[in-house]
Amino acid sequence: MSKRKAPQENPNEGITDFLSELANYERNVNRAIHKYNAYRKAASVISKYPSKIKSGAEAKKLDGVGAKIAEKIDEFLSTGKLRKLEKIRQDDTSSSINFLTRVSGIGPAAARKFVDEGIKTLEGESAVAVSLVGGNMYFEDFEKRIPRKEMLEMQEIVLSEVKKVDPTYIATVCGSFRRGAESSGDMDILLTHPNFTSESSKQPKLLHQVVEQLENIHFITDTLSKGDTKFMGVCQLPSKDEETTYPYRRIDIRLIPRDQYYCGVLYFTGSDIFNKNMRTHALEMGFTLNEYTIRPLGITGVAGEPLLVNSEKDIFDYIQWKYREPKERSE
Ligand code: DCT
Ligand code: MG
Repeated sequence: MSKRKAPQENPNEGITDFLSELANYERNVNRAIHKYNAYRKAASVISKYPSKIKSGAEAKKLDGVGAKIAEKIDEFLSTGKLRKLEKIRQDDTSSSINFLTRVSGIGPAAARKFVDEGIKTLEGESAVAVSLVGGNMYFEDFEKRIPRKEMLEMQEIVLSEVKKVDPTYIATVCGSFRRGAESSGDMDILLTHPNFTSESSKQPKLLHQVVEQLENIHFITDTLSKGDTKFMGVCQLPSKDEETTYPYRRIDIRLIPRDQYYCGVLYFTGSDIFNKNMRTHALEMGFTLNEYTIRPLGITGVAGEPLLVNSEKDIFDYIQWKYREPKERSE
């Protein structure tokens, strides 16, 4: 999410870029999720505005752009920069935290802990990332987005290897890739198995044997963290010839109980803005929706038992929303 998006037609790229940078700062450094959302929303509505914005007042007419953001737009338009951002960029702690959250896959809280504990003093921020990912030079690669063509090749490898381990697995590549994006920041894979439900006992083996298989064929090259249900690591496509080696890529694999699979697929397909809008609509219809379940809300606001879900469409149906294909889910 915090990674750079592929360039596209946007006459207000300067503005949307600085808003995204402020959003990431609020989320990663201050953990101020409301401010993060406000900046994201403003960036999103401005990115769809067809003409070049000439003043804060013009932008303020758009839904999601308030007085404070309008002021920043004026400052940016007249000076070409933003004092607030300049200050943030100069601050060691915040740039280290931001850097770590972007490239290492660890969350903002853990990143802050690393930085507060002073690991950053080694040799600037890259040293932290280097030490975090085992002394390798992954961090440069993690900054690069993954072209769809490579995502398709990676998908092919993962799905066929999963099938080899056990043909009854179900696996889905989610994230921006599933929404049809031309490039992705990482690969988000959801995995389930008919034997694994929220009622059954833990089955970490179902996750670990898939990871091992992908390690054996040298697709997964490193582990950032490995739990019973979530693997975070590094992968790489095999070289086609001696001249070309592919960059290392971030890969996450999550094992999800079968009965929660489609809520998970929906959630991890995103986008994050779409998810938020869908949850809001669900609430208006009397349901609470998260990455695990959809549950009806009683009159007192207490959530009932999870509803049966066998597809993403089931979830849309419960909340009486017209089904939207993944590529229609940017917001
Ligand atoms: N997600 C969400 N809310 C968040 C973070 C993530 O709903 N705060 C969901 C929606 C997308 C999915 O998780 C995967 O997250 P990312 O990989 O960060 O997003 P992406 O859309 O796949 O974008 P990218 O191409 O940068 O990976
Ligand atoms: Mg992603």
